[in-house]
Amino acid sequence: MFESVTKKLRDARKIVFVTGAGISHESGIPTFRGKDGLWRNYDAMKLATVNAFYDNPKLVWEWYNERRKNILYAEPNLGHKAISELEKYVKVIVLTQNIDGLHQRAGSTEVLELHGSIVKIKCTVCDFKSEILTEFTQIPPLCKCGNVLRPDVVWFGESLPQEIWQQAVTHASKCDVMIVVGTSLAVSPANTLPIYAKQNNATLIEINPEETIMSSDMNLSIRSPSVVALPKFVSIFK
Ligand code: BV8
Ligand code: ZN
Repeated sequence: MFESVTKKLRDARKIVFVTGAGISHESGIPTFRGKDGLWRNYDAMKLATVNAFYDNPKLVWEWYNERRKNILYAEPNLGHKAISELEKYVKVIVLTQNIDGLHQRAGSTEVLELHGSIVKIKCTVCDFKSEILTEFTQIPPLCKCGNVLRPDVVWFGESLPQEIWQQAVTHASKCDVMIVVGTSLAVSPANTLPIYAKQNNATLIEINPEETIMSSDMNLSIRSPSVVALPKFVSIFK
């Protein structure tokens, strides 16, 4: 399966992973596709918006509370662990769309959270920012300035944190191999990262049981779950 890319992997100075909800699927965290993408019959893509929050902050907070509870009880899986183990053999950067923090919990040391983190919060008015690892007693929670607190995630229609985005584009533009795992690449600008890598003649590999909009641009497409495919990458280096 890997013959065509084994040499590229072994010779790589830097491997960049672009990951999405699919890599956390086997940790029990729903993706955004199909029935997974529904919460109380609300479309996740609609709830993750500024308008939804200001229309009904209590509802949006209930959604994030439930997801945070689910995420805090979840464990990194063999896919997350394989990516962190690869750091023993080569420079690894993880550019993730996931807000679950499972890459870091698996031991990955260089993770850029493009869409924020579910354990981070910020004030809707002042510059208060913090981390929250327990249940909120009152929702929506209020800041000491009296205004409503919100999850420190990027909602649709909001720009990504520029500092993080610039770093992500730089890593993508300078990698030898990019491995795109568990993402439909339906959301921009994260879905442009493989294009930056391709422009740098990087070897592009995708791990996804299903086709994605960039499958035809890939040097190798592995149609299996990430928990099955990723540990095999480690064995290439052993
Ligand atoms: C922005 C955080 C500037 C919150 C998220 C019209 C056309 C094109 C673009 C737009 C448009 N209108 C607006 C836009 C821009 C918009 C966008 O891309 N919309 C899409 C829906 C069309 N983007 C934005 O708004 C971004 N900001 O562009 O700012 C701007 C400003 C104003 C106006 C215009 C532009 C902000 C985007 C970030 C939104 N926040 N998350 C939260 O999580 O609550 S996005 C969220 O959804 C995730 O973070 C992730 O990015 C995305 C879900 O995608 P995936 O992770 O790929 O998951 P998905 O379920 O789709 O797929 C899972 C895949 O895994 C599948 O392929 C499946 O086959 C595979 N899989 C399943 N199991 C496994 C597996 N693979 C391997 N192993 C398995 N076991
Ligand atoms: Zn405040």
